[in-house]
Amino acid sequence: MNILAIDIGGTKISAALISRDNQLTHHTQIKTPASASPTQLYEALVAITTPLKAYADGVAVASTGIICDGVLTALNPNNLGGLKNFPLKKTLSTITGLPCWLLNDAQAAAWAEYDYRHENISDMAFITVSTGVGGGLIQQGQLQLGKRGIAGHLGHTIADPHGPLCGCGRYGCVEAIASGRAIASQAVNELAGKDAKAIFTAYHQGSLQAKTIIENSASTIANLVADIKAIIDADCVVLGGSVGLANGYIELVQAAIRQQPEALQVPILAAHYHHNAGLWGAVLWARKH
Ligand code: ADP
Ligand code: BMX
Ligand code: ZN
Repeated sequence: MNILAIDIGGTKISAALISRDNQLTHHTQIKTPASASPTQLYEALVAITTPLKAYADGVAVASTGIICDGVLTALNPNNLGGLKNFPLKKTLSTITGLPCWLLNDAQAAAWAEYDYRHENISDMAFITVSTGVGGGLIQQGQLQLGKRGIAGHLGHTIADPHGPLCGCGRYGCVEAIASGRAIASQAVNELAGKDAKAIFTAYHQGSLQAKTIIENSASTIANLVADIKAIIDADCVVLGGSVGLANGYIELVQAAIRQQPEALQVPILAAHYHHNAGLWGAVLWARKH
């Protein structure tokens, strides 16, 4: 089966064809509409699927947000224009005329990264540090979805109860401190208004302010990793997303976890599938089902 894979994130929507012999081709990317109203998301999905759908036998989707019974609802409405009960599966089936399989983006990436390592491990977590902070858990070789699709939403565990208000309504979520959006929101003075990518550039140029913000993000993720070890006794934790994969970031998280009690330390690895972990995970999941 040739599958049209789509990854819907808070910043970008990417798509590619993945052939039955695992060749990824025709990779394309568009910006996620600024206010992803149902109409704008519909138009973006038409734009990205139209050139590719004729070559595919099915569609596999990894999407930010809670995915339950093919319906998408944002947990953090700031990340996806407050989409609620968006019929993603039905919409894509109608646009493409093809069968569709859906997963949350980080759950999908967790599945791909587990599939790559499954001979050596049985329990792991994937964390994407991107627009938000997403997560996916594998326990005893099983991807955890939860009855309502929420399992693994690690970005909305609390890092600091006195921390900033998260778009989900809680105070001090990991996402509100460590995500790309959170990194940008903490910038002041010479860095005010810059995005996380620009703040990383400033960090590599020696900006002390950028260093403080990025180290705070990395140590927040390291605390989350130690919490995951305590909860599921993970064999490893895999990092992805454009912040997670940014030059120097994983080393900061690894340095911070070495400050934790030994029993709560765990190997922290960069995603084997890099930025395409969501695309691959969606396809591998679709083939399995
Ligand atoms: P999505 O959330 O749509 O899946 P990404 O994984 O690309 O997309 O995450 C977007 C976030 O990553 C933004 O906050 C952006 O500023 C940041 N970002 C993008 N490229 C880089 C980079 N090279 N280094 C650090 N941060 C980056
Ligand atoms: C948010 C949440 C998660 C998602 C994570 C990473 C929404 C719209 N999304 O915590 O479902 O997995 O962001 O998403 O509530 P990304 O856009 O950063 O890749
Ligand atoms: Zn939250």
